[in-house]
Amino acid sequence: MAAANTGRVFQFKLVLLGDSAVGKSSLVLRFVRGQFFEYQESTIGAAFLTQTVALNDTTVKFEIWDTAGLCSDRIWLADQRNTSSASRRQSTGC
Ligand SMILES: Nc1nc2c(ncn2[C@@H]2O[C@H](COP(=O)(O)OP(=O)(O)OP(=O)(O)O)[C@@H](O)[C@H]2O)c(=O)[nH]1
Ligand SMILES: [Mg+2]
Repeated sequence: MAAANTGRVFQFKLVLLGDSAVGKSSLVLRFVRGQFFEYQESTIGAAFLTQTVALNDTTVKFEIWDTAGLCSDRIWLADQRNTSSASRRQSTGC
């Protein structure tokens, strides 16, 4: 989608969380690239995508983190933030 930068600009950061195979990546790919894959590979760690949408004179920029739903990958992500094992359990649910 082309974005006209004539007026206000809003920027949002989105983080998609959820169990594996619920369709997080498919939702993001449809939104960003207009694509859908019947056999979408499971996300490893996390993917980062951006999309810019023009709404009248307003530009909305999305920065999207599409995270992995598998416990092993959620733990990997938590470890990147150097969390303790207790907070890791709390933040990942694993
Ligand atoms: N029929 C149908 N299939 C879908 C839909 N959304 C996702 N799928 C399928 O469901 C499967 C899992 O989708 P993903 O988008 O990979 O799910 P995910 O939540 O990103 O999974 P992880 O990366 O493992 O966390 C894929 O085979 C998709 O093609 C939908 O709206 N309809
Ligand atoms: Mg995924």
